Amino acid sequence: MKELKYDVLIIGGGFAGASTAFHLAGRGLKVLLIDSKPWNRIGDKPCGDAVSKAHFDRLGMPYPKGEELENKISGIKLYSPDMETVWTVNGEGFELNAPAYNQRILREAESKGVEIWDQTTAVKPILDHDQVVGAVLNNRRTNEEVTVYTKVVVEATGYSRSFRSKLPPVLPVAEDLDERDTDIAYREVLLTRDDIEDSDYLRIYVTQKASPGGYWWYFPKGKNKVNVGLGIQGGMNYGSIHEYYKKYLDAYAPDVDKSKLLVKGGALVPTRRPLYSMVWNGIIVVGDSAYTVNPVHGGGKGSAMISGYCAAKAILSAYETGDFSTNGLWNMNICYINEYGAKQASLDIFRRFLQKLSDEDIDYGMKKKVIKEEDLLEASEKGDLHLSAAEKAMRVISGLGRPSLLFKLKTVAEYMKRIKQLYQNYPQSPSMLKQWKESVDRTILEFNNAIS
Ligand code: FDA
Ligand code: PGT
Repeated sequence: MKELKYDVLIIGGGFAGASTAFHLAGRGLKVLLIDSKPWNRIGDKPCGDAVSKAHFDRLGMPYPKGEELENKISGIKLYSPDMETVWTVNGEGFELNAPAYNQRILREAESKGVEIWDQTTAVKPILDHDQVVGAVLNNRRTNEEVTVYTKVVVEATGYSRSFRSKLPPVLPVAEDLDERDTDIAYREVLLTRDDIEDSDYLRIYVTQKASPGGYWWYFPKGKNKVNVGLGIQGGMNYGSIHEYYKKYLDAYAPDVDKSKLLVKGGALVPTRRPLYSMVWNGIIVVGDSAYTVNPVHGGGKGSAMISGYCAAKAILSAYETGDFSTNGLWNMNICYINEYGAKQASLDIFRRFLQKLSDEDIDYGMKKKVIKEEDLLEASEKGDLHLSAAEKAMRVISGLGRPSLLFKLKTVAEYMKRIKQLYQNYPQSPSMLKQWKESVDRTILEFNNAIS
């Protein structure tokens, strides 16, 4: 079997792997990125394709342009289940042609020296004692099996987790997830019969009836083209997502021309706090594989880019010290938690609460501004739910004698704060990981009991 040596092997060229390659390119390392798909399909996965502009600005990623950009977004309109209340959250974003943008990032990395092999799958890891030292690859373009030895492997295989799932299950980076911490999501891209009104606004329809534990979305890709779909919580036996789609499409996208279907497909979305450790000896996990998705809105492309940025930073500093052990790569965890992970953990708590609300609770809560637009935006941006709002809510609700789950908002805000603080005290070294994880698990269990 052919044997090759690289400094870094990136497995998977989606948003997470491509961003890692982008930030490593031109920095003097010998980097190989592989993807199972052929070039023209890399980045082509079921997605709503909406990403906040803030992510590109913060990470120094180029804006999508030309065919990569389908629509410029000015904000989100959030509809209550009865559609009587509409909240508008303003903020710039992009509705992407995701494969086109993704492939451009890969091309830019390639032009700065990253080697890219398409149609190549990582079949299994190579371990030396407790250290990942490479992978066996199957290159279908050249019809070869290749063994690649490397200082560090970046696992960017998306929700499939197809590489890290072959590691010994005792390793923290092999951590599995609870099905209830996922959403099953399905979407189609269709042309509309008429011009879309306010086509620069994404629409999110919150409805437990038509999308239990998720929501319906209607994301315009231009004046006459829309990405429409829904998510439903996994592990709850809610039934087939296709049935929900068929049954409610006319309610949430009455203007689509069903004979003008351009794309369809579904996939799973992790909706939890990030992997407890995104690194181990010789390996870093990024993107969906590391559960980096926002638990409340299910968007994961922006945070996949953040994880790629943090991975590149950790690898470059490990090269300075020559230490590729868990210790040497630990900065990855600290970087990601500071940039997004602490907020994600807090939103994991908020998500558990939201998924238990009834449509009546949500109608009432939105109409009476028990939580306000600003509060939701602040929760979404920082992971903080302000107690003042919750306290006011308590007064309103008790005044009106309407006992419901909404009563527990104060508890929700407290636990969001608690878990965020735990994440802000993430262990500075691997030795304290187990103890820290136990406190997080305990806090989540306590919260589940408090709202059940
Ligand atoms: P991704 O899955 O994109 O990439 C993994 C890559 O690894 C693939 O190219 C695959 O071929 C490759 N691979 C896997 N195993 C391999 C192996 N063993 N060897 C070689 N290659 C391998 N997010 C968002 O920001 N805005 C949105 O609007 C939406 N909407 C949305 C709708 C729906 C229906 C879903 C299912 C999801 C979303 N998301 C989203 C989430 C978003 O799509 C997701 O978080 C990111 O695309 C994840 O990017 P990754 O690079 O982590 O994985
Ligand atoms: C409730 C559980 C839901 C589970 C998930 C469902 C899965 C569906 C599949 C995925 C669809 C993908 C949709 C992606 C949308 C992108 C939205 C977006 O870009 O949001 C921006 C940016 O957020 P960010 O974290 O990426 O970036 C932050 C910062 O800008 C970067 O520096 C922010 O806008 C929002 O978050 C708006 C709020 C969206 C809320 C989603 C609905 C939740 C339901 C709320 C109900 C409220 C009722 C309260 C009643 C008391």
